Amino acid sequence: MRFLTAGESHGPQLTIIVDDVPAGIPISIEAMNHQLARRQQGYGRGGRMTIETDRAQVKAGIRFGKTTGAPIALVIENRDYSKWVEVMAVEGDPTTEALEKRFSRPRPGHADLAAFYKYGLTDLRDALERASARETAARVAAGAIARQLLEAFGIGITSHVVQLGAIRVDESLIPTSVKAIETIAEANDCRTTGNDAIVAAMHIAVDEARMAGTTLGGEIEVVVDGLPPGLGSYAQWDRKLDGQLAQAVMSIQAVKSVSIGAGAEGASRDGANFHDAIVPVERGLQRPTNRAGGLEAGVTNGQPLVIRVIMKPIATLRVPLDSVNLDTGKAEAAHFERSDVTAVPACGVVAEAMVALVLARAVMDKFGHDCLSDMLKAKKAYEERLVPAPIL
Ligand code: EPS
Repeated sequence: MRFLTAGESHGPQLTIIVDDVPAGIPISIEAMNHQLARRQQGYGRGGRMTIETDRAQVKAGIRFGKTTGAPIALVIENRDYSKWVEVMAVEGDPTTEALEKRFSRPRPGHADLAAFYKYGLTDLRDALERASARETAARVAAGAIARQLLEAFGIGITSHVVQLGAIRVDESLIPTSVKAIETIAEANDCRTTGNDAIVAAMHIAVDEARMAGTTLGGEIEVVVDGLPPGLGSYAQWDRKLDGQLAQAVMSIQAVKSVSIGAGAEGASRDGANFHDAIVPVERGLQRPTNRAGGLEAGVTNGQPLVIRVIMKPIATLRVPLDSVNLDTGKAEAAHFERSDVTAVPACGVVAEAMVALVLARAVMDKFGHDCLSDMLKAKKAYEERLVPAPIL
C-alpha cells in the first residue's frame, strides 16, 4: 500500500491516490471523516480550522462499501479556496491581490529558504502553499483506508500528547492499552493522558505563547496493539520495520525526532535494564517489560508498538525572527501570516495515519496483497504455527 498527495493549502482541494489496496476491505466513509475531524481538533489551532470541515469524497476504487483492488482516489475540498481564487490562479499574470500575497522574507525553520535555493522560487508563497501542514489532512484520509484494513486484523492504533511546551505528563501514570489511552486522550482538547491540572497548565502555556507571539512544540506517543509477531524483517536494511516507521513519521511536517520504545533512554540505561526478559508460559512467551516498544531487529515481537514523536514549534511566528529580504539582500524580519500556536494534538492523529500505512504494508507483505479473505486465512494458518510458541 502506498499513497501520493497533491494540493496546495489554499488551492481548490487535496487529491490523494492510495495504490496497492487489497480487495474486500469494508470501508466506512464516516470512519474516514471521523479521523479527519479528530485531526482538526486541538487547543492552539488558528482561525483556519473554523473555516474547514474536512470531508473525504471517494472518486474511485470503492464500490458498495468495499475496496475493489483498484487504486482509491480521494478528494478533500479546501473551503478557504473561495477567498484565494485569484491568488491561486492556474493561468494568467498575478493580479494586484496575488502580488499583495507574494512574500520574499523566509521564515526560519520553514520551507521558504529551501524553496529559494532548490527551486529558484522568488515568490515564497509557492513553498508555503505546498509545505503547509494542510497536506496532513490528505495523509489522514489515506491512513483511514489502512486503519480499516488493520481493524480486520484486530489491530488498534491511538496516540496521546505526553508533553506540550514545558508541560509534561507523569510517565508513571500513562496507561499501556490502546483503549485506556483513547478513553482519556479523546476526552480533552489537548489529546493528552494528563489529568485536569495538566490540561489546564497546557492551556495556559498555549495562551501565554499566543500572547508572546511565539509557538509551542511537544511530544506525542503512538501506541498500537493487536499486532502479530513477525511483521517486518531483519534480513535487509530497507525491510526493517523500525526504519520504515521512522521514515514515515519523520516525514510529517515539523517532526524532528522519532524513537521506538525506551529508545531515547538507550544511552543511559545498562543492558540488563534496557532489554525485556523472555518468560515461557503455558501457551506462549511473555515479556514482563516493553522497553523495545514492540520491535526487535526491525520485526514485531507481539508486544504493543510504542513510538515517541517530537514536533518542533511551528515556524510561523507572530513576532518573527530575523531574516533577509531576498529581493534586496537586506536584513528584515521574517514573513508572518495567520497560523496555529501549536498543532501537537493534531500531529498525533497524523502520526497514527502514517504508522497505519506502514503497518498495513507490513501486514500485506506477510499475509498477501490481493484479497482480504485470503489474507485472514493466511493469518490463521500463521497463528496455528505459533501456538504454542516454538519452545523445544
Ligand atoms: C499552516 C498554516 C495554517 C494552519 C494550516 C497549516 O493555515 P492558514 O495559513 O490557512 O491559516 O491552519 O493547517 C491547516 C490548514 C490544516 O488543515 O491543518 C502552515 O503554514 O503549515
